[in-house]
Amino acid sequence: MGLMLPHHALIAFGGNLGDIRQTFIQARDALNASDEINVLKSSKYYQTSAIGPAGQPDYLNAVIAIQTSLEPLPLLKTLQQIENQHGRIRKERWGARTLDLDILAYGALHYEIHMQTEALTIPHRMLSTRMFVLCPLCDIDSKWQHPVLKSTAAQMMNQLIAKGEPPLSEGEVW
Ligand code: A4P
Ligand code: MG
Repeated sequence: MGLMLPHHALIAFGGNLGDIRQTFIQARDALNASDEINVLKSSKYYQTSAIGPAGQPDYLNAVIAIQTSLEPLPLLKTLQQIENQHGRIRKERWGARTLDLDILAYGALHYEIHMQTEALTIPHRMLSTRMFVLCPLCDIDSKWQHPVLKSTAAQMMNQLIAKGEPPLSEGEVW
């Protein structure tokens, strides 16, 4: 199995419309059902205040670790198909959505790839500044080191806390 799925990736889940927990579970099942993807681990999910346009409902956020045969761009296409199956309509940037699936990090064993193209920036460009990403990421691998910034997930999260960002409330298993 490992030889057929040589890459590893961290995928961020976000959503703030509908039955989000149920959507997360269905999306994770859909990923795992693919021959090209094996879900290895899930963070807890966290309820988080929306960043972006005011007046949005709270989000749920989580991170999963996968093993995959897909290169980054085909992986993004697969994630977008699953978003579309869950009624995601792209309107305003940062607007409310049923399901957002982003590639946080990607590589062989340690998610060590750095790439920047029009379609994809890996690691995700906002990863180091968002508590709603770093906190679930720490559930998965707090020692993961950002290949460009060289800080670990735990160090980046502690930097945000040191700047006065409130930690998230306790997460739930899904
Ligand atoms: N793209 C580039 N790099 C990546 C990557 N690593 N993973 C491109 C996924 N996509 C990547 O994304 C727009 C384009 O980004 C894609 O076509 C892809 O080629 P999108 O998902 O279509 O649009 P978006 O999500 O509205 O924009 P964006 O910039 O991805 O927004 P974010 O950064 O995902 O922010 N508040 C809370 N509490 N929790 C949240 O999860 N999420 C957002 C959305 C705002 N506020 C939030 C949350
Ligand atoms: Mg997105």
